[in-house]
Amino acid sequence: PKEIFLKDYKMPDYYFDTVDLKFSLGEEKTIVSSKITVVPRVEGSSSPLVLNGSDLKLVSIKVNNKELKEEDYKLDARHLTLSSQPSGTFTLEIVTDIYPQKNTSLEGLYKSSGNFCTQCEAEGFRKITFYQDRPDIMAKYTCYIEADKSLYPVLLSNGNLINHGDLEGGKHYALWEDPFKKPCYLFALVAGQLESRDDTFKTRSGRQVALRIWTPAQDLPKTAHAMYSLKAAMKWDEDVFGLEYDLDLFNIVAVPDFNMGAMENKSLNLFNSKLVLASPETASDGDYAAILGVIGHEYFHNWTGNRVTCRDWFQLSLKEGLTVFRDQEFSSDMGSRTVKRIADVSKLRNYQFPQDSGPMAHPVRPHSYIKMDNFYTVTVYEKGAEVVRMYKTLLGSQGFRKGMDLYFKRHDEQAVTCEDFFAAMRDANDTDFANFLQWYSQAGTPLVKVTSSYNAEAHTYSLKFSQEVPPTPGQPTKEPMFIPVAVGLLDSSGKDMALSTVHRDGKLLSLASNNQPVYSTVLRVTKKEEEFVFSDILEKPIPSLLRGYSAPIRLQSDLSESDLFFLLAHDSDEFNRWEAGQLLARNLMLGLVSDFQQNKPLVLNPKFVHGLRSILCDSSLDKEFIAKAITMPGEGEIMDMMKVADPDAVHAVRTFIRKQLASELKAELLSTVEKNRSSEEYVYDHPNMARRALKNISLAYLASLEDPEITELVLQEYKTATNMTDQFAALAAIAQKPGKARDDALDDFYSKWQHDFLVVNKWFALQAMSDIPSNVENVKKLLNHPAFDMRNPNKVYSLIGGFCGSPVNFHAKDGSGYKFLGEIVVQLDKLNPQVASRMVSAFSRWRRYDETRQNLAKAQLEMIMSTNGLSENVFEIASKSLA
Ligand code: B3K
Ligand code: ZN
Repeated sequence: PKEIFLKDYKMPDYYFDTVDLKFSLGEEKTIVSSKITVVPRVEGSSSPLVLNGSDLKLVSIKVNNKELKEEDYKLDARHLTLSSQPSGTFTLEIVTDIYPQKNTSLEGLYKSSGNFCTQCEAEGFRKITFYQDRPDIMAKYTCYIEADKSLYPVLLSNGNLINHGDLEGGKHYALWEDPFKKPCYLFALVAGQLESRDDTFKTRSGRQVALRIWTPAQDLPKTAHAMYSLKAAMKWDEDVFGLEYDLDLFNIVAVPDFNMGAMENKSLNLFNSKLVLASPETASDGDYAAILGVIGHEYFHNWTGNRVTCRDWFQLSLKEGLTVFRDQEFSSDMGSRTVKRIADVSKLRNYQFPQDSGPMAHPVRPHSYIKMDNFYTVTVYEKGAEVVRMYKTLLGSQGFRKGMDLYFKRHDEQAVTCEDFFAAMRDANDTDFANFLQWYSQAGTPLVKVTSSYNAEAHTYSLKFSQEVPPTPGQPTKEPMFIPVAVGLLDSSGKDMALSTVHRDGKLLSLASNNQPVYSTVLRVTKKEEEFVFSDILEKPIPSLLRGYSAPIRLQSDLSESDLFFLLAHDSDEFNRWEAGQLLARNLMLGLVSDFQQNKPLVLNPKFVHGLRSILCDSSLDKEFIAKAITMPGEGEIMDMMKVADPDAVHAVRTFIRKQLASELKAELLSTVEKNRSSEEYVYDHPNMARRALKNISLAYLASLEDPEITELVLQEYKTATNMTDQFAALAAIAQKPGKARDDALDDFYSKWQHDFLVVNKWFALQAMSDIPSNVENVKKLLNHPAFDMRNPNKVYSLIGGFCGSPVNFHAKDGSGYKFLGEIVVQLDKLNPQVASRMVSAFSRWRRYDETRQNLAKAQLEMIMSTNGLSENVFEIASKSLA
């Protein structure tokens, strides 16, 4: 396999101006004809034209209407090379045969539940026809589709439908034209038996846009929330960024077999059904929230990704980090900002931090890849979004908006780089960003230490920062980063102190704005060591550091336990209230883990119980915030902080804390459940969601107790639930403990929902993720369940992915979990390399564990590496994990 490097980027020798595609969809094969206007970048250039192509059967090539002979081109498994070209612009026509029915990789053109659909990002277009499959080739497309009319009554592609009609032999056709230039990864085609929910959106300039969400007829009732989400997103992008939709039609198609969540193809978004279909009975609050976020995300790509796209795949975060940031902001505005921030930061800590400190660590803009699909990562997406967020933190909302406006003004219909985005932000605000670009090129999570001191005579308060970025593969030494640290200082009554000036490097900076003091400020930490001294601080403050999590770093401060309890009770920055509680919980858990490892008895700090009780009973707090605040940090997050990760100890401690809290707070938890029940119809809005979240986490705590009264309560909740959120939460609570109640409830749930594959996936996932001992055996049985199918990614993610999400079972000391996954990866790789490669990633951090586990996991990775015909996808992850 060949590694591709950012430093080797070269501009293409030929551009494509127009592309006319013709698809003749058949039961056995599909014939694809393309007609491309090729324009040399440099007049008179005679360099070879290299086209990508894989799994294609070449039928014919013509240049300027003249058929090429075999000696005029070279064809290998990946390329079609035309050695000499006519001078100037010319027409290239290629006909190929493809076999979508046999395509299990779900990349290129494939079939899902009898319908044709496509997935081209990142490099799937080369499975459709020979092409320069790279995002800096932007062309105007037309797409003509012909197919059997009764089997495929709906024919869709990008842009506007300009013609359609019947053909002989029961066939029909449609001709689509996309007026905007686009890279081929945004091409899409859908053909099948689908029906649509139709609606319209009037843009702020008064244009009517037709909106259509396509699904099989029986699912149409479940598309209401998706349509609501789409309209909300369209409105939000106008209000917040001034961005209007640019065509008269916007289509969304839901397909059951899809490798990822969704795809932003120009005006024809394709979605994993899971992220479109919802009804109160079948989808949980979490599903509703995910649909809102992802519908928003794909829609927002229309500007950040489609109108302005990436020059090359290394720049992926240019569109993904930015678009994730936009969808996070959208969801915040539609619900609770603090709760959304907490969820996003938890995701970063639980998934991105471990990636950043493991063998797959890479910068937000990677320097190299073997298979691009392996780089659609939490680093490119979530850390990338944090990088965009830092611009906004530094520039303020208005400054950020100015930067965005300039970015679109400069780069509309261009393929650009992360530097172009940076330059737009800088130039629009005329500001100095120092070494900010390091965020794109240095991997690893910076560790920032801060110490504080108060000078009672001088009335000054100092914060001393030092920073270090740990070494990562290929980057042994690092430069200091530009870290915005949002800070407030609390007085002894818990109020924010007025901040007027701060000294940095002996230079005095005024913090006041319009002569008014501020109560929170952003310190710019840019050096390895740096001190900030606040003046006019009349009493010793308690600092609230990194408010709103203003930078994606690990922060170590000298805050004491009592400072943290104080912040938990008083901080005006709600995020930091949660953070203080999490810091307390993390320290507590790490302490107990070490007790556990030394066979000491486990004892829960009464102050911690008291702190959580006050939060639980504080009726002034948002209920969803309370639910987050009483949730213990994840096992992954704690293992990530240990020298040698010990899944058994971490699991035992987390279970102990949950049980202990449940027994000490039993009365409060019971009354929380009582008070937050509702017999009213399901409504998806913040107050109701928050209420359900608080009730259900209370129920989950209670269910950890051995108490017949509670078992009865949980069963009752399960039976009386009127929506999936409550029903599934009760089922999960029952399923915590092995036994008859669990078995019966799981059987009952399956028989209720066996007709709905999305609900069945929840049922798979719940069992797969279970911590009950030796769960690998149950999971193996479920592989043979009639509802399971290895070819459907959602099912694999639920069952196999779910299993890897239970540290005690996946990392079982007898190696049973590793062996199970190793065998699955080998099987899966033959069907779908992208999915297999996601699964093999569960091994990547094997060095974090003890020697016994290391040897067992390593053996599986080596077994995988020695498999014949291994895909590049799996090869890249497995070999880098072993390196
Ligand atoms: N851009 C797509 C992801 C494509 C993944 C290709 N392996 C979805 C998104 O981020 O919006
Ligand atoms: Zn995206």
